[in-house]
Amino acid sequence: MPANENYNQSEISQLSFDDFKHIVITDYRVGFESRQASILGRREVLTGKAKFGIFGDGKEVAQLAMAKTFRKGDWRSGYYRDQTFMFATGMCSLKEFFSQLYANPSLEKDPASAGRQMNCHFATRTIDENGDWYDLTEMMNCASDISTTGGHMPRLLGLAYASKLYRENKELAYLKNFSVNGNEVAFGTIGNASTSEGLFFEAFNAAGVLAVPMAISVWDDAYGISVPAKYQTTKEDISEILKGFQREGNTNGYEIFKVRGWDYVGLCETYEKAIAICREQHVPVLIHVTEMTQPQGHSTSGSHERYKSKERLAWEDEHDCLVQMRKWMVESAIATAEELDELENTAKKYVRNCQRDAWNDLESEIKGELTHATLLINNLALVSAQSERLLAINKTLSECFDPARRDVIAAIRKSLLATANESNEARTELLNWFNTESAKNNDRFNTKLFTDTPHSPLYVPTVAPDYNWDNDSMIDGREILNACFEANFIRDKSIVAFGEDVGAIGDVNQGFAGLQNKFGDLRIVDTGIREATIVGQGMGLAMRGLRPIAEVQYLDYLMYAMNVLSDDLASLSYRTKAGQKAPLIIRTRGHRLEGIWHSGSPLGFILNALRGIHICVPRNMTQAAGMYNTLLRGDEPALVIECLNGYRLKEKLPQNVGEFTVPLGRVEILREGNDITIVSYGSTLRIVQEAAEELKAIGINAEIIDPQTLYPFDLDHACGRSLQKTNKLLVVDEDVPGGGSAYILQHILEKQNGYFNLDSQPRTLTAKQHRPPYGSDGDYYSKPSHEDIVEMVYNMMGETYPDKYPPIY
Ligand SMILES: Cc1ncc(C[n+]2csc(CCOP(=O)(O)OP(=O)(O)O)c2C)c(N)n1
Ligand SMILES: [Mg+2]
Repeated sequence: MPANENYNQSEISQLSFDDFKHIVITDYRVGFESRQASILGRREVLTGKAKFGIFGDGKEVAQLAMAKTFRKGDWRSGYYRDQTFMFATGMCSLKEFFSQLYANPSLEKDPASAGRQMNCHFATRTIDENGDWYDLTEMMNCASDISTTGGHMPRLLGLAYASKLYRENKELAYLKNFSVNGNEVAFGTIGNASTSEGLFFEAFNAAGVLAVPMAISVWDDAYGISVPAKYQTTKEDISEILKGFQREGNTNGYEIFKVRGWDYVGLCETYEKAIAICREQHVPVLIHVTEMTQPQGHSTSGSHERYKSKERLAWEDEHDCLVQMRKWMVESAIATAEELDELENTAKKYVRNCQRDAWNDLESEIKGELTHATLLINNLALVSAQSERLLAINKTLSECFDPARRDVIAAIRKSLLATANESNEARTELLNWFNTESAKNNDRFNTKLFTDTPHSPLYVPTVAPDYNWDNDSMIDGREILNACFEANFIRDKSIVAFGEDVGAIGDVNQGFAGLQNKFGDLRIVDTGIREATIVGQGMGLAMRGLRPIAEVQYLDYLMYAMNVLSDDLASLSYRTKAGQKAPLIIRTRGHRLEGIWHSGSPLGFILNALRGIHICVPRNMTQAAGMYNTLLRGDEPALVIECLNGYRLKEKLPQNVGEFTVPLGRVEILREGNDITIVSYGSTLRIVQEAAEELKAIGINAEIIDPQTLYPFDLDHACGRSLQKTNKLLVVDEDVPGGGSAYILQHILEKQNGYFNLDSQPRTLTAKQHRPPYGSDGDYYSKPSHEDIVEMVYNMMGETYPDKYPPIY
């Protein structure tokens, strides 16, 4: 309560106690409502109204305490137990909680995920429908949850690191929507068992190194589903074993706290103290909350009576945090038992109403659609030769218990199939309605893999490289990149770059050489060897308005960041229905080196796992620079794989090296020809180009197409068009058989109808199944070589002209 001069001392203390009582009672009410939501939620799953439920019962009181310290501008990056925190901060309402449980695909009803995520996967919206940022300093912010336990820790690091940059880099003051002097704390929550994950330790260490305002709460209920702490954590105590991270004297490090999950007063004091240090001093804190319980067990998928002893269950009943809080409130004369009974009754009714409202919202919509569908099918039955079948379909539909949209749509599709050879007004009406509903359902379930707003890199205007100047000397490819990065760093102060060896030496191939000296280590900096959290660091920064380029030193190491890229970054737009964005650029290099862990080109793996991230495969550094120029002007995430063997090849510097753009999804035809279409990308293109010259000498004219980006792939269908002329298709790539090449074939043959123009079997020329051994001979026998390409094309031509191209062997 603010001090008020009009009160005398006794009035102040009286009012203070009332105020205090009011706060505690409100907290208890929020906690109790949350518990009711868990109980009702579980029941809704068990009675079949919802598919799956996981709830925050037993974790309420600590979250009430945490919520008191959470301010506008702050961020949460947590896991599925945090409903109480979400209710207490107002970031989620009870009705929204139930709407998500029922998978209501309306954004208005479930603003976190539009019914796309399981329950208790929370998010606030950070961008509007045009992709423009809200003022995040005026909101409480919750990064969209993911189900993989520990998977949110790398992004948490980035959210915290943003505060550091906003506080320390005064040049960022113009970015008013994201920070007030870096005062924002990134709150992380994680279960005790999930601290066993590598990502937890990686993020934990990195936050200590970076000294960022990251507050990690560990909700310790001594179990991870059925597995007790003795299998999870050394000494069964995470804060005990992390003691070495405690800051001492002038060292960096953490402040570590331990507090019991049912001790309301202890929790409030601990959070107040911990978060003040974190916020003011940018010191990361760990709050280990012990003695938590799980009154309803882990989730709706099983019962904890199976694996917890009677003693443990009895202990949990007694140490239930709400039971303990209630007891303390009565003992401290904060409320009487009768008052609390009444509060609980009211809360039960309120939660029940919220649940019913949420169910009715969805049910009434679907029932309306069902009624309309039934009417249209009935109308069709009146005039159709298939009336019996249609009436049977309608009967099944009307007998559906708790019908879903799929029941309605399935009935329509069956009816349309049954009457495929009929043509009448009733069928047309049904078909039209089906098309309208299909468009709505497409929007509900299949959109926003990318945020796809006017800021998308797909709409960045194409600007050609300008070579019209005196400087026509040929320079190293790495120097082209260097000039591009420098121009962009000057143009946009929100761009930062980091990674292993990126700062002091300007990356192992010197694309960033000299830039730390020019722009300082808040803009361009080294990191530890920690690919997953390099990507997470970038993701968190990008979610808070900065433009990071996170470098993964070699493509082969991308594997170490794959869970963050795939689970978190790639799915962010889809799982929030474009409510959050993270325009992160991941820079890496690959292809055509030698050795099992330095030669990789696992594009099939990457393409399949990373839908939701643009995949750029430039064949030289000018092309790469143009892609960076495009991506840094757009707002969607992208991976750029540079050619490891291209940094010292000579290229001509465009005058507009920081401005020209390479469009995403547009091919470049490198060589025109009529006999065969060869599609390849990256380093392999140089070999293909050389092979094409040898083929020309024997009368074969190959057309070579560089798609430039694999996602999106050839939006204009240029490859398919080329086949109209050549009728033959060869895809060359360095991935395993059926990897990246299968992806390319699917696009050309299926999406572009390429099969229609082929007069011989489409072929792929790929690397072998195994990884390439070290050494040039190993490379020759593992990856597509010049001779492989020449012979493959020669043989394909031989299929059509056997006399002209007889078998070589
Ligand atoms: C990466 C990953 N591995 C396994 C799982 C399956 N899983 C879901 S919750 C869970 C237990 C987590 O326990 P803990 O971290 O202690 O959190 P609690 O549920 O006890 O609050 C497991 C193994 C998962 N979701 N993600
Ligand atoms: Mg646990």
